[in-house]
Amino acid sequence: MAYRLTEEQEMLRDAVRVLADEQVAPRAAEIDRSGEFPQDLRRLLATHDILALPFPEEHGGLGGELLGICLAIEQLSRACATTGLILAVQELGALPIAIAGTAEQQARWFPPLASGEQLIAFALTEAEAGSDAAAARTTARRDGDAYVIDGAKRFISHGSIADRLVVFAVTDREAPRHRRLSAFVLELPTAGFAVARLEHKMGLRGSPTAELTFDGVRVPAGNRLGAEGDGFEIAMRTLDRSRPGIAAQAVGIAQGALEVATQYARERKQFGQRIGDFQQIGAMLADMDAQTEAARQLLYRACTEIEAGAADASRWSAMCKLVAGDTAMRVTTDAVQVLGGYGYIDEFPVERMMRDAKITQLYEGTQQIQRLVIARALLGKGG
Ligand code: COS
Repeated sequence: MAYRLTEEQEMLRDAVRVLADEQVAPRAAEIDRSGEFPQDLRRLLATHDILALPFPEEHGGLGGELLGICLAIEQLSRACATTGLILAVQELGALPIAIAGTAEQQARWFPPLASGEQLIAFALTEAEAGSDAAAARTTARRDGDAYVIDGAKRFISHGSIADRLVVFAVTDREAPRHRRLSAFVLELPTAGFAVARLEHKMGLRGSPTAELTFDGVRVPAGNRLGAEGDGFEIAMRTLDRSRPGIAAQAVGIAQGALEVATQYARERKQFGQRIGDFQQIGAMLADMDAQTEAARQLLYRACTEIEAGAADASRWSAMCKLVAGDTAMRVTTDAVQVLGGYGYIDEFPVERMMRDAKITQLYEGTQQIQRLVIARALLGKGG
C-alpha cells in the first residue's frame, strides 16, 4: 500500500487549496455573520468541477474516488467549513443512488448533480429518530404505480435548497425492525413537500439545516432505490462512505485553526518576546500539529481501506470520524487559548472554527455512535 498521495492526488489537493485561499477564505467571516448559503461559492465549486468529484465519469463526474473527495473537502474546510459541506452533502446525497440506484436512475439523476446545476440532500433523521435511525416514522404507502409519503424529517443539511432529496420512509410497519424502511428520490419542488423551518445554529451558519414536512407527497415507484425494505441497509452503507467526508471537514478545520494560531504566536509579543517562544505556547502548537496530522493519516488510510472494499469498512469510517472530530474540537479550542482575548472575538477566525468544529462530533452519527460501531466491530454479535 502506498503511504504517500499520488502525484494526481497532490495536484488536486493543491489546486483546491489555492482556490480556497484565494476565493473561499475571504468570504468565510461574512458567510458566518450573515448566515446565508453562499450560492457564489457553490457556483465556484461547480465551475471548477469540484462538485463533479463524487460522480462516475460516464455521468459527467470525476470518478468518485473517496480520498480525492476528502482531500477537496479538507482544503475547502480549512478556509470555510460551510463551503466544505457543500461538497460533503452532495456526496452524501449521491451515495444512496450510487449504492442502490439502477443504471437508468443514475443516468437520470447524476449529470445535473455532477455539473453542480442541481444539489441533492439526504433525509434520514427525524425528531424522534436520530441515533436510532431505524425508528423513523415517516411513511411511504404504495398507491398504484406511486408511493404517498407522509411525515417529517429534521436536521436536514441543504434540505431547503436541494433539487433532489433522498428520503427514507417506512413501507412496511410489520416488517422486522431493519426491513421497514425504503429509500426514495424526490424531485423538488413537488406538491405536499414543505420546508417547515430553518434551524438557528451555533456554527456552520451559512449551511441551511431544515425541518421538512411531507403531506401526501406522491413519488413514482420508479424513484425507489433498491427493493422495499432495503432502506436501512442503504443508509448504513451510505454513512460508511460519507463519514470520512466529515472527518475530512474536521481535519481541515483543525489545520486552519493551527495555521492561524501559529502565525499569531510568531507575531504577538509579550514580555519582550514572541509568545510562541514561551514553552507553554510552543508545546500547545506542537500538540495541535501532531494531533491534526494523526487524524489526517487515519482519514487517508480509512479512505483507502474503504475504497478497497475492506470487510471492516464501518470500523474505519467510524474511527476516522471519531478521531478527527475530537481533534478538531481540541485543536480549535487550543487555538482560541493561544490567541487569548483575541481568540474570543470575531477579529480572528478561530472562534468561528471552534463553533464549526463542534458539529463534526454530532452529525452523521454522534461520537458515541462511532464508538458503538467500533466496539461492535471488535466484539462481534453478542450470544
Ligand atoms: N452496512 C451494511 N449493512 C448494515 C450496516 C452497514 N454498515 N450496519 C448495519 N447494517 C444492517 C445489517 O443488515 C444489520 O443486520 P445484521 O445484524 O444481520 O448484521 C442490520 O442493518 C441492523 O444493524 P444494527 O443491529 O447494527 O442496527 P441498530 O439499529 O443497532 O443501529 C447504528 C446501528 C446505531 C450504528 C445505526 O443506527 C446508526 O448508524 N445510527 C446513527 C445514524 C446516523 O448516523 N444518523 C445521522 C444521520 S445522517 S446526518
